[in-house]
Amino acid sequence: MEIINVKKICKILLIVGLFIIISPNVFPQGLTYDSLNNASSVNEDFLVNQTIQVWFGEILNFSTLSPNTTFESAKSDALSMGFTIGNKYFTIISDNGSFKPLDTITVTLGSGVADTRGNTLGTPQTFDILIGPVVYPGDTDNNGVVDERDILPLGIFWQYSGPVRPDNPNLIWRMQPTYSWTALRATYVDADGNGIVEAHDICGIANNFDRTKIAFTPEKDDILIPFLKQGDRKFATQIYAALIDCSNKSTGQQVLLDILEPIVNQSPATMLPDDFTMNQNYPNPFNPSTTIEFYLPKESQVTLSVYNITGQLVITLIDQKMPSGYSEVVWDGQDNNNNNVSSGIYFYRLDAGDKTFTKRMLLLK
Ligand SMILES: [Ca+2]
Ligand SMILES: [Ca+2]
Repeated sequence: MEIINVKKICKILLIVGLFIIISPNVFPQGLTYDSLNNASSVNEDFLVNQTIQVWFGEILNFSTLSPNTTFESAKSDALSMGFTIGNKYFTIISDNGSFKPLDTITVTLGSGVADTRGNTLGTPQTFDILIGPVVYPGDTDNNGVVDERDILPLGIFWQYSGPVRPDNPNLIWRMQPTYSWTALRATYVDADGNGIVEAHDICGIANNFDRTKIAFTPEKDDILIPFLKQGDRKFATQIYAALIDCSNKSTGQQVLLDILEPIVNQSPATMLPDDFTMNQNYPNPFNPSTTIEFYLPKESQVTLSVYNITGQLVITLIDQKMPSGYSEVVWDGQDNNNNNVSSGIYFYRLDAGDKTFTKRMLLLK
């Protein structure tokens, strides 16, 4: 009796074993799309000269790939597919050698994409791949020419930060692929590619003065307010000092020095506003802190407070008599109870003398 049971059990085990071995073909498990470039997370966008790999869970049957896969470029780039037999991925290639800056590539993987064992994708998948911008150092407004107008974005995006340019940050005049900053326009302003907009970026303008390129994405100049009108004379002074120190003594350097010299040499009195003034905070958006600057023509009682979007008081930064002239205060993103506040829009309000000013700022964590 016992012998029969053992035989029976062996038989059952054999059948189960065989079933497990053949089951993927009888009941396909389904092929899975895995990731881009076999990474758990990738940067938000790809560089124009980067290789894009589309990874799956199994080795692909490449004959099923092209009939079932489509790419679409928002900028009409000519795209192809590349693969090597035995791999779990295929690559997306631009026929032009590099992708178009700021392109969006929509990939559709059809249900018929299969692995070498015949398992198919089952559910079709569609996703977008974003391509980053390219920077020509010094053309900070990205309009295709380097000239004195490229100084102004330095003041506007002063102290903005973003990804360091991956391809050896430098000032050489050539297409330099990079990742988009949160504020896209600030990407172009970081002329030296070190991840922050600061005075040294003037050297990119000086080095490449008068150079031209085809403008990939012409930008409007609607926000190029001369930064001196914003009371930011100190930017001009810092930029001027950095310009003198630029290692490459180019003709552009002299042109820019001539432009900035009268501004930095003006006596402070002629630069001062006539009336109470409150400037836009900088940087903005900001994380973790930002500076608010205001001007009082005479000694005044001042209240400067931050409110959230529902109008609730977050913190009072100043509530006292302040001397005439420029004053600035740094808000570190904390409320009156020293708690860090969350990302979002905040308002700062200045009551000085009989004047009230309110401006908006954005905390981005
Ligand atoms: Ca320009
Ligand atoms: Ca920089």
